Amino acid sequence: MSGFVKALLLAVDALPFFRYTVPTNDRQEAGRPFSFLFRNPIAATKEARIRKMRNTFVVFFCQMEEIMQRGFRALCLTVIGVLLAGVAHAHFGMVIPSDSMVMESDKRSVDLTLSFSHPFEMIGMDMEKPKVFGVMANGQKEDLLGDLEKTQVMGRAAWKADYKIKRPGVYKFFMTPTPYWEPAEDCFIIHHTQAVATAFGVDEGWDEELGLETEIVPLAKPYGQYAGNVFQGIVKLNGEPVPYAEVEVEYFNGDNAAAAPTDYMITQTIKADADGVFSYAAPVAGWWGFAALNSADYTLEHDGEDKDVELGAVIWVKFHEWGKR
Ligand SMILES: [Cu+2]
Repeated sequence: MSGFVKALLLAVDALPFFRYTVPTNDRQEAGRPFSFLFRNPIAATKEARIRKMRNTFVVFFCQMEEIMQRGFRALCLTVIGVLLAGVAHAHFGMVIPSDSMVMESDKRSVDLTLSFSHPFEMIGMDMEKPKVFGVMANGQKEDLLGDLEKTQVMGRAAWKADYKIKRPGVYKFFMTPTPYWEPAEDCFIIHHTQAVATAFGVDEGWDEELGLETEIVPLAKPYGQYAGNVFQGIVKLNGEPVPYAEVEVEYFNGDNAAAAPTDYMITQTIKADADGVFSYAAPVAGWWGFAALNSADYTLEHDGEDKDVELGAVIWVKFHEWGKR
């Protein structure tokens, strides 16, 4: 939870103070939009009172929304979303290439965008410069950290790089972010993230292991999939399969056109089998992220205290529409 949201919740707790100190005359004159201050009787229990205050606060923002301009509306909706839903939705390391199948006729470069975001809800987070960013192709790794430039994704700090493809191959891009401190979960998050692009007709090497601390090793090609195809991968941690690993799946809602019928359907959670193998059929075309989550067997220090580390092995796969003449 951000400091901003904490400040808002503090403000919620301060609301009764304002309510009890506003004189009666002023209350009558107040009318809308501040009528919310006087509407609720005092709730019996503290818990109920806080809940009511939260609701009141939401009403306050909705009333403000009518008054204020668009910029404030966006903020307002975000705050309401956070207050109502909690901060439970899934964040994903994201490495999104501009193209996953570079053909002879295409331009010979791939633009990569790196971020740490909530891909379905299109809520961004600031990402520090990654610790590692590279590509593996034709059995060799290349360090691309120096190519990263600052950019914005979903209005937050993110990174981008332009990679020139010089020869045919399957290019596996990978990123290890700087540990992200998540106060809401009282832990650090590290999402080792990869995306694969093939260039100029090569179709081998997509199943090679990168040798990351944790990774999803694809069992189906991580490019050239049709919407509806089943994607399979093995979840590995320190090189070993992880039985029954939990895998969160989310659609990159880039144009914000998709809507989930319920909050349960924003992130789809599946589990790997006893051999660490998971399967998922993407229902629509687009980029889909798979994040296998495990706890690290080490801690990292935050303000002098040892904190747990959530490890994510993330792979992004593009699924395509069925073609027609
Ligand atoms: Cu998050």
